[in-house]
Amino acid sequence: MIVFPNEWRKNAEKELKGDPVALVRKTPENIEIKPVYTASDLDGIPHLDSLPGALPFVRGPRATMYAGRPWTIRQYAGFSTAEASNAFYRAALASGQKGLSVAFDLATHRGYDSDHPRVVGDVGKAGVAIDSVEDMKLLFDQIPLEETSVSMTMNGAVIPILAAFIVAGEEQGVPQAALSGTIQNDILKEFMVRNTYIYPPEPSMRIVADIIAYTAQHMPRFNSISISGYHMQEAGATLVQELAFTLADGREYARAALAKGLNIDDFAGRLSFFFAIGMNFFMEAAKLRAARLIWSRVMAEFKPKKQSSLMLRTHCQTSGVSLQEQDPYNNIVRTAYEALAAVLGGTQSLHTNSFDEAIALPTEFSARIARNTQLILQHETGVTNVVDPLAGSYYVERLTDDLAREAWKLMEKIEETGGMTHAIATGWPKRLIEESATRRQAAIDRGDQVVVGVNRYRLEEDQPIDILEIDNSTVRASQINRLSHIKRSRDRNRHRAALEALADAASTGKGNLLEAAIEAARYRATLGEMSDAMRQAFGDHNAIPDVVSGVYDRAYGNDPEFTNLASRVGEMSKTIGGQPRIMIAKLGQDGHDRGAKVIASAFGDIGFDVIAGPLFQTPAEAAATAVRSGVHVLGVSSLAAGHKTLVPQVVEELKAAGGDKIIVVCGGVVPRQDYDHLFHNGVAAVFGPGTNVLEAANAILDLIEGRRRNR
Ligand code: MLC
Ligand code: 5AD
Repeated sequence: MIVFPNEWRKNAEKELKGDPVALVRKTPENIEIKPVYTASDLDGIPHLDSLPGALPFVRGPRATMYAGRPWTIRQYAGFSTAEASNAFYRAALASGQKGLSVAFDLATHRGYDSDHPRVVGDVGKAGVAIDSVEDMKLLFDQIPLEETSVSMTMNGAVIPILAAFIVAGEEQGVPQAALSGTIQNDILKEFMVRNTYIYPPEPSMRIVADIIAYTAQHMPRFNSISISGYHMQEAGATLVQELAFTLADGREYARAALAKGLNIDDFAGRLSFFFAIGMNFFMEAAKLRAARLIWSRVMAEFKPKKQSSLMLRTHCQTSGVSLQEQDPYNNIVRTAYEALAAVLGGTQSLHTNSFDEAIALPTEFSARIARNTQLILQHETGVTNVVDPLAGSYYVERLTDDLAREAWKLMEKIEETGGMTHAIATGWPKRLIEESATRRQAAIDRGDQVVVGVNRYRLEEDQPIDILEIDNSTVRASQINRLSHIKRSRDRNRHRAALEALADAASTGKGNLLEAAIEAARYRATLGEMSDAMRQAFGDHNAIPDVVSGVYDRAYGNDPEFTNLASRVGEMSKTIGGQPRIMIAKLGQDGHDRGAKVIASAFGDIGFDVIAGPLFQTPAEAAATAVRSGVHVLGVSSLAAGHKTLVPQVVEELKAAGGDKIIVVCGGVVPRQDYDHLFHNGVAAVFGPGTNVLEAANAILDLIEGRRRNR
């Protein structure tokens, strides 16, 4: 029941010539947003009198917050070689950036050295290629690791990467105890959304716990984990889902560490978090406040003695999916608003995305604007002067409490399932996220959710912008060169013994994996070798692709555009003797599958027969499945810049496998500059970011009809 103050209601009715209840909006989180909040909305909110730096930390983990020390400007970056990324980091630090954050390429994420045949299209593309300690040393050349905190986004190959980092520090003269930074080390969300896992869940959880145990003992300045909701929101999660699943993951990691015999106060203070900040301004700020509130409650279950064990500290990144290919300078504005929301929410560290985000990795120019967005916030706006300036706002306090309540409800459901590992095994959190993603896509396609420059106020003609282009074959050649040099020059016996010890630690369950890997890294075992040593004992994780159905249909179904399209598909099914069949493929190590999942789900609802290919396919594997399944169309979804290498290969493989009649289309993060290359190589259509799903479906039906006519 929505109750408005009488006097306000009267005035509102006059202005509206109607009932102001019409102005109440329901968010995807199922929270009702009223047009006005008053003092009575604060009734019953328990945290209102709390102070910054004190329990339950709603108002921030520090008493003085940014007035004492501003948040860390920590831009996520990495591309091509260690040398190139090192030069970029040094320039960024000289221009006002405070902390480093390494983006690795997908080959590295998935535990492959650069010379592995499965990663030809991925090396150096979406981040920097790191194969060994030698690369790691180049990456931090002339960057003093005792002064600079370094975040490394690594989850799959987390053991070899952290080991290489520690040894690089050692050889720079910095003992492990002096290293500061964060390792992402958050595998649970990989099984839900980000997909750079290697091993099955159980051994993966051992890896997480081994790292928490090792860093608690030897690296007091290092954050052992960055429990991440970011990728959930990117994959389509609502803010309540993001909160609940992330904090439930955190609870699960704490339990795993306790099960190893650790004391809660020895590690809890070094658990850290990572959230996305999207365009829902006040809700995002409230989300961070709610996250701290809930976490203090979760941690209290473990009865810590230190107050810092109850404190949530977080990094934030502005939202990648909120950015658009169309009219891309708008993205600067979006990012600035999102950054402000993160700061009003009290983040400890922040990455602001570059405006070319929806198209490619940042250029020097776009990266400078992204960094300056934070510098301007810190130095020109005065937002750092006062701690938690939104405190006491009727609306924001209400939202904080509502979000915390809704998230807690979902967390209780997770507990009933037996905790997050069990919940993930049943697949329901992932399914909830995919349903939200599909609903959101339908809302954008219908125009219910406005995206400026995309579904409203679209430019007649958009000028392509300059983008960063990475020549992946050069990077690969130089990595292969360095690998062979390392393999020739290392001490063979010690190298073999150290790798065997790592394999033993994996197979027997005894000892600490990170400790064993550090020794292997010292003797120049490569990332691929260490990953394989553990793989022998742990095996691989293979996810079975599944696709939600009925969600797009339900959100869109009564729209004439949708019904026309569905009947067009129905008609075609009669003439071609069966539903039009499309396979959606992901090639190489690119695990970003939100787009692929949404397309598969929507096309299924429209009436296509959809085959969702598994992740991590080589072009030959994808082509074989397409031919075997007798598809009319193969749609490749590419989000990690591998398309120029991998898509022409898939076309060739189709020909070789007798599938030359199959129409190949490509979707995802594909810059305009690459379209001609793809067309010349046999691609029939490209669907960039911001494509309306129904328009894409119509275009694909045109292609199928065209091909039949030409026969
Ligand atoms: C802070 N400090 C203060 C203070 N504020 N001291 C006095 N007064 C104040 N007001 C102290 C802190 O105690 C700390 O010291 C030091 O200053 C640094 O502050 P911090 O708040 O801990 O900041 P920081 O070092 O930046 O750490 C932030 C963090 C950490 C805890 C969130 O985990 C982090 O940096 N995370 C970054 C994660 C990241 O970049 N991820 C990228 C993901 S990209 P002390 O001694 O107590 O430590 C991605 C995309 C993809 O994932 O590829 O998919
Ligand atoms: N450099 C900079 N930013 C990157 N992102 C991903 N890879 C890189 C990189 N190599 C950012 C994008 C994306 C998010 C996951 O991280 O913003 O949305």
